[in-house]
Amino acid sequence: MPQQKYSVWSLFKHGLNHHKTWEPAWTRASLQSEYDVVIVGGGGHGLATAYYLAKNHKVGRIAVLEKGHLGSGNTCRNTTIVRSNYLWDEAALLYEHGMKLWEGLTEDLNFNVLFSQRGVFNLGHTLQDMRDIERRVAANHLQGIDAHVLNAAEVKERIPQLDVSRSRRLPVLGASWQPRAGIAHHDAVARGFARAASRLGVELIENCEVTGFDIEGGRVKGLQTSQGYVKTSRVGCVAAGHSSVLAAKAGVRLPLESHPLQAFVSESMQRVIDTVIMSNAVHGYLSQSDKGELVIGAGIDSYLGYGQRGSPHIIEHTAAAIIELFPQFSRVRMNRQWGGIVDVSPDACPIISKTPVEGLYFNCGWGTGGFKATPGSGHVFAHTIAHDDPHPLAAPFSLDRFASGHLIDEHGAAAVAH
Ligand code: FAD
Ligand code: PYC
Repeated sequence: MPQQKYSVWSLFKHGLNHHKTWEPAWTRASLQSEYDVVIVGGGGHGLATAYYLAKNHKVGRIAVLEKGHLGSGNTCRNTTIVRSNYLWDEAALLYEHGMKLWEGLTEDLNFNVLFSQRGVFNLGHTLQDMRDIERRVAANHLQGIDAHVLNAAEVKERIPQLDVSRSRRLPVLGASWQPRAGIAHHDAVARGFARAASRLGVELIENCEVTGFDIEGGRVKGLQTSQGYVKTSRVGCVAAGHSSVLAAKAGVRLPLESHPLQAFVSESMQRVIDTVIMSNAVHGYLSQSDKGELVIGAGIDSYLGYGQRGSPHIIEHTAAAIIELFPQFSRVRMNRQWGGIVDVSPDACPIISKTPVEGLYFNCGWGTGGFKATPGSGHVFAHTIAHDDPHPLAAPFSLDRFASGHLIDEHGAAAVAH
């Protein structure tokens, strides 16, 4: 596509005509009767999958079917932390693959995803936390992933606002620190992938819910949707929060539990925090957005549910956790709260897999931590669909592991209380 150049005058003119002549970022397609590949779910992972399918694999016509609007699920509800400091080789390699793609994503998509490598601290509050941190950092070094163990004084030097006094209920003993980690802008990620995929010919169809699968002789033949029937022989499902509901329509049972996960933002204020701080033990984490809001997240709501709200006691508990770390924030007012639905697997790792139904693939179970994987997940899932064979980095994350017992337990590195 030729790059459009806007002069100050043309920006002024466009402003006055109420955006009427602005070129839409992506084409809103209408459902056709047949596609070579259909991606179900227009969140970041679904859009990234479609983008990499179109960019790297010649698979013919591709459509993304989204029941609401693009990015309206967890993609635009999350707190945008990106890091790759996982414990086990399989997971660390997968998330680090994503991290490398993040590092070139703005250029690749020609869309600023506001990726900011401001570092992430995972605090340790007990001797066992610190032993786990040392083990994880050592494992990260073996994979060439940047990671450091810091003691309390070193943490305080980098985050002066943090209360590290020993008199706290859960004193900070130290932290792991990944300097290349950080945050990105969730809306920009969804829009950037949508625009880039659309420009490669992917058809993006909103308000189109997949309601059933047409399966004959163990093979996918098509999909029933709220906008009619679609013929296709390959379907990639990326429907975080609703994956098990969708899989059940194809007769596939996924080992997932769906929980609400909540987040909050405060009123805007001057920059006081220039990094990301997470604490699994006190059940809270925070960063500061470019608008100056504190972006605060909680541990998961312990009950199962599909309400994108969450329960009030979690709000109180998380506020207490943040004040434990930063007593001065007790005076900050909260502006908004919301929830998303996360689908958690037994080992807190994703499922990127073929299924017993030929031509049907699932990418799900990212639980509380899939935003960071958006480009990496799309990249390896596109390969898996295109080759009908798992990408080498995705192979350990197949459904079979729940039968074979080859689990990859990342509950600790998930860093959000489960
Ligand atoms: P989604 O964006 O949820 O996309 C799935 C899409 O599928 C939805 O748009 C949905 O409408 C659609 N869909 C569902 N069923 C159907 C159907 N039948 N037909 C058509 N479409 C359908 N991860 C991190 O790495 N870092 C974080 O800081 C972080 N913070 C989080 C904070 C909160 C509050 C929450 C809720 C999650 C957080 N996560 C975080 C997790 C992260 O948001 C998710 O793992 C990730 O966004 C999943 O992306 P996705 O594209 O798979 O899902
Ligand atoms: O996986 O880093 C993470 C995360 C942070 C907040 C929610 N998930």
